[in-house]
Amino acid sequence: MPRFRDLCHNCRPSDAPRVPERKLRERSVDPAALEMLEKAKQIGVDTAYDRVVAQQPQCKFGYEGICCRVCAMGPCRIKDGDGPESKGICGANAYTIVARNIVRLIAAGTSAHSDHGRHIAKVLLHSAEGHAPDYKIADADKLMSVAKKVGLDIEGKSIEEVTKEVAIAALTDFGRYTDEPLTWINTFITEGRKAKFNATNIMPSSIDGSITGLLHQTHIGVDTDPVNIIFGGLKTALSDLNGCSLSTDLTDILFGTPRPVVTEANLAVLEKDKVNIVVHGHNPLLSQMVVKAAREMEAEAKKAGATGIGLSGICCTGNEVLVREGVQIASNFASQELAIMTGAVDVMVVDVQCIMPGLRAVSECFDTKIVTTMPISKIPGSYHFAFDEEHAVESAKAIIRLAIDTFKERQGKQVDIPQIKNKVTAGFSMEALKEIFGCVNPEEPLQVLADALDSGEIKGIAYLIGCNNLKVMQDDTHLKIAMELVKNDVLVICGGCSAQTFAKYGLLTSEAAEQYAGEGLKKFLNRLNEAAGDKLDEKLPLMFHTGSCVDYSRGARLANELATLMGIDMPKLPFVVSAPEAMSEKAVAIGCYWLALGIPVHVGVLPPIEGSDLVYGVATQIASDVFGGYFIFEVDGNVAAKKILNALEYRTWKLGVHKQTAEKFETSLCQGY
Ligand code: XCC
Ligand code: SF4
Repeated sequence: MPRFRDLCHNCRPSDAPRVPERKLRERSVDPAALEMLEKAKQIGVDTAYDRVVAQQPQCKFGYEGICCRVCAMGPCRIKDGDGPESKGICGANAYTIVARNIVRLIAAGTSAHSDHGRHIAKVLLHSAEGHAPDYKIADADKLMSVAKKVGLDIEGKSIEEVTKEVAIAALTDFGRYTDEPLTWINTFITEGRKAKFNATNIMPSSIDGSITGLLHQTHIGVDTDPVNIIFGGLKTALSDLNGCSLSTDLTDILFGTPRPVVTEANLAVLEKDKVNIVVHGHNPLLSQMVVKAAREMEAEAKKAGATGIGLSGICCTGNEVLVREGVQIASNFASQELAIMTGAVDVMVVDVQCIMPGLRAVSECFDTKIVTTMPISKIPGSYHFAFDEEHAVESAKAIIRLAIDTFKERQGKQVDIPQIKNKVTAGFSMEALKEIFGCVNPEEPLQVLADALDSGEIKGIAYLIGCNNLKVMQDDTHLKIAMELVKNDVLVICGGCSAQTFAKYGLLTSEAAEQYAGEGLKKFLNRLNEAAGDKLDEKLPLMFHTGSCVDYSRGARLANELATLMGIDMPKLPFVVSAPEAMSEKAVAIGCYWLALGIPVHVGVLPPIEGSDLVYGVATQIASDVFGGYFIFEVDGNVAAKKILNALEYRTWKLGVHKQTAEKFETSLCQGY
């Protein structure tokens, strides 16, 4: 079996258009979004769907990553040829410029994720010190297990003491000045990965330090070597994974570790007669309080004439409160403005990341109030309720009162809610999955997965993640890839806006499992369903929703623990990541940490990398020789699904060969890729 079934061996994407139907404004397959787009057209409101058309055609230099703005002699644009036009003013080559631009995206993405993690760690610390009274430890078991994992001595210590030590251990990972490895990733990556990261000198010891180092490395006149720059980028990407892992752990400790919950998704979760509050962004510190306060304030809402308070979410704050509290999903990234177009949203509470500045203009046409909550994320003309950890519930209550008042103003005005929503089962943390697998094998829960992979019952594991990107049709590629994978017996786990896509279309249900899973996958899920019996309120869904984008650390933990159990390193594991509509800087950091972990990563939208064949080749081929992971860039959903299936098949085939060889010649299992 050839290493890549791409017979031209150049790992280039198919020639499917990069921006299909450039002039098409209706860039979605979500019927609820399309209905709202029609309304927007009728009343003359512009949204991202209009702006993406207006931006076409986009700048080719920027698209390929060969526009440099690192210093004020630029912008320098690299042109074909051998003359002075082929370099920047300082003499930088295309490969240096492309590499620098890409890793600067990693630095920004890592900053976003990690800052979020730092905020959670600080609130955890302050809660233990008594300065954040509304925050309590929701999962003491997880607190203790995290404390043990990161090497703390918990003997005879109180919950407060352990909480404080865990928070300090997390905060230490941001600014360590010695060379020890970052604590969090070091607790769960395979021994093989540790050796690899040490050998390639990319094991970070400080999150902030790696970001600073990378920005320095890419300053004008520092690093010119594209490979060295990429290694710096990978080091920072591992810091991203660390920031995300500690964030997931500490958020579980504060608000509870997700277990399966049942709820609904898409715009019909908004109800005309309710006070509708949408939480949006990423950081759940305040939105968790909104959920809590909303439950206490139902009576107030009813007094104002509403039937109650309707809470729903968009993007990853939505995912955070979905997997822990069963809060409904209104929509995902691309259609955030369209939720407001219903006229039914009273308040949209936003925190950080993925909040479109365009929300404000749309909200002006309706009664919707946009409420910003974080000091670094304000929108001119909207309401700002500063997040205050000492009075968090109070702030949340003030926001809900604003929503109730807005509800009163909105009475008698037109509301158009597309009557589309679907049932969702979500909340599959690592702990929840282990409990379910543990019903079959209590001693070694993950053995269930290893056996299913071994017997060929499931053909691999795919992690479908990432954003919406309006260059392509919203949700389309997510759906095409997922449907093809489950049909071919691949176990799909998911998160982020990708999981919200599946939620909207009713794919996170057991009914979908019955309808769309291949025979092997169905058998696997049914065995779990039978073993778990009444421990599950609902039968298992077609795909497992793990949470927000920070929570991709759950998938990383799962993959590493599974590989360790199977006695292999990550590059042998039949596991693939796919981000069909990757959009944010965080997505670049995420893709790169999975690559370093040894996993093939499909991306359905081309990053700015094609301006250098060298960098492109490193990302799609050479990386595989060094780390085992590599990028698959493919825009066409059907072709992408084939490439993903091939990558999985190659891994299961090779693992089988190596295993048989080991048995036959009584040697240890070959660890070569
Ligand atoms: Fe943002 Fe996380 Fe991307 Fe969605 S998926 S568009 S990063 S909200 Ni994480
Ligand atoms: Fe141009 Fe070099 Fe400055 Fe980049 S760093 S803008 S290539 S002169």
